[in-house]
Amino acid sequence: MFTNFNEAEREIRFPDDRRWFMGIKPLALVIVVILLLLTVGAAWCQFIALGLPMDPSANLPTLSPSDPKGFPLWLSLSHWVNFFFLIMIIRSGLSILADHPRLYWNRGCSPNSEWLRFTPVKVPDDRVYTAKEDGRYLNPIVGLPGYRHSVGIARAWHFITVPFFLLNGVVFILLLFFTNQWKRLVPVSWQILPDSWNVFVHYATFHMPVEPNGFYHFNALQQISYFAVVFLLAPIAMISGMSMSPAIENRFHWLPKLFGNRQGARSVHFLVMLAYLAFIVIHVAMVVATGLTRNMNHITVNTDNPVSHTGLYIGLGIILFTIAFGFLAHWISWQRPRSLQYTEAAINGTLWLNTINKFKPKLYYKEKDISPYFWVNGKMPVSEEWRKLAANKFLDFKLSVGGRVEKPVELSLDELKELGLEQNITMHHCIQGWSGIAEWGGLSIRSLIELVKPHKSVTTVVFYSFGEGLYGGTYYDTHTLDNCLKPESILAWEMNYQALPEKYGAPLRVRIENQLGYKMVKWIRKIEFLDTHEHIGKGFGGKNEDDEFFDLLADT
Ligand SMILES: Nc1nc2c(c(=O)[nH]1)N[C@H]1C(S)=C(S)[C@@H](COP(=O)(O)O)O[C@H]1N2
Ligand SMILES: [Mo]
Repeated sequence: MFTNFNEAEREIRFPDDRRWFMGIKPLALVIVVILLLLTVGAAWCQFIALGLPMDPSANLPTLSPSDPKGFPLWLSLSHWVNFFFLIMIIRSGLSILADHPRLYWNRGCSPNSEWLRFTPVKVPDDRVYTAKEDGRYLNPIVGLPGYRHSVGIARAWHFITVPFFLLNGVVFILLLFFTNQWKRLVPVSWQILPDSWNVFVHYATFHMPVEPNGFYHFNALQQISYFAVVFLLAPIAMISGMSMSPAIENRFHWLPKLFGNRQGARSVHFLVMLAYLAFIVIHVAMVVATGLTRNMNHITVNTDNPVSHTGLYIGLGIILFTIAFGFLAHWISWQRPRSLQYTEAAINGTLWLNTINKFKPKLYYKEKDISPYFWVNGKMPVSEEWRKLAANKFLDFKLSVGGRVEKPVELSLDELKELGLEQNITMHHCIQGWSGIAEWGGLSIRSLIELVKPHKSVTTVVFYSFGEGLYGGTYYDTHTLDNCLKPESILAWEMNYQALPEKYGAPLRVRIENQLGYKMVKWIRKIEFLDTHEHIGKGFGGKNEDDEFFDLLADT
């Protein structure tokens, strides 16, 4: 529905193999079981041995005049705005996850080292198997926008909605503390811990505790859960999310380190999503179980009316609106993806350019950090020209460098090697979610720039590949002249101190750190200096920007 895939796109987006699978490492499963035993199991032991504990809600203190009563309009608004954006964020997040359906704690992402995977496919070791192939199909009812390899559009949704979600959260927290509503959420005594446990023992052993009227009081467990969702889950989601950005990795290395590394951050980001989901399910179930009509009046119309259906209808209306918006979002995703790409660039590109981009990137990794495995991506070149060159070990290869320069050149690999060698050990960040650390050796692009002398008006450097894009047509990408001049920017013919292997981009590939993987053009044929990228390809600065709606500014 609403999609208009052509034959080539259908094959990628809507593949024959749409199986879903969940594989979890035994150790992870053991941890889950231990957590269950420590909570539900312990509650049952206590119940059987000692009986039900005292219910802390049985004798709640009387309300003082300074205690909050009911829910002001700003609170119900932010509650529902939060709901709307959370749904959008979770759905787009799932679509992003499906493009590399494996979760790790190690930064090298070796196959079989994932603690959780959502694919039945075992990574074959007898042929080139790319990360693109590894992406899974996701039903568009679940994911936004769903289908397969829709990470560009999914990221646009994710990054367009996240700022609004955070803004809503900040306004909510500010108003919480400017009014007396904070008293509902913020515990002021450690007594909340034993009290919550006692309430939990009730639920876990299927005994409903005394239900305080939520208009005036929450029970201890309810209070601590709401507190944790606002003051723990949201910040962890934000910090773990930011930790996945190459721009952050290169400048604030300590941030991903909080989670071990970038993949730890990705795993935690996923676990936070699970926690949100669990919260939503339990929260909604409790709202229904403890008097749906009355509870809905509380949170939507700020009355404690047990019979009027107004609140219920408004709540249902908001849920229907969210579902309807899901359909609209699906339509926008496939009919107006360009508008999403632009909106995302306008919001986050601007934000990023004015903040993080001002800091200098740094190199952090040492030889011992080099990943034992490095995922492969992209379509191997099939052209006769490249195959002939490869057969003769690229001895006949000539890199052509031209465009708006004073001195266009054609250089063989040996001639390039005479110009210098720059070696860096860096982390590669693929937009799909995997990462890997490798050593890259080659010519600093700055030296090449000094050699060919681009005209003053040049702002863009285009790297053309021998290879093709996913749907055919020359693979290319562009970099700003500014980024090419950075010290870590090189044209690499060496990977991990060996000649660059064919599958990793021989004869030459570009390395411009603090950018995402798709900007690292492999199998380079030609370099061109231009005043603008607007007249190359479809004009968006790269094959993936053109065809996959990838970020217009790639260092997020
Ligand atoms: N020519 C060409 N270069 C390409 C690609 C491609 O499809 N074609 N894919 C890019 C992507 S998405 C990534 S993540 C990296 C992968 O590099 P690797 O295979 O060395 O891991 O190459 C980039 N360079
Ligand atoms: Mo990638």
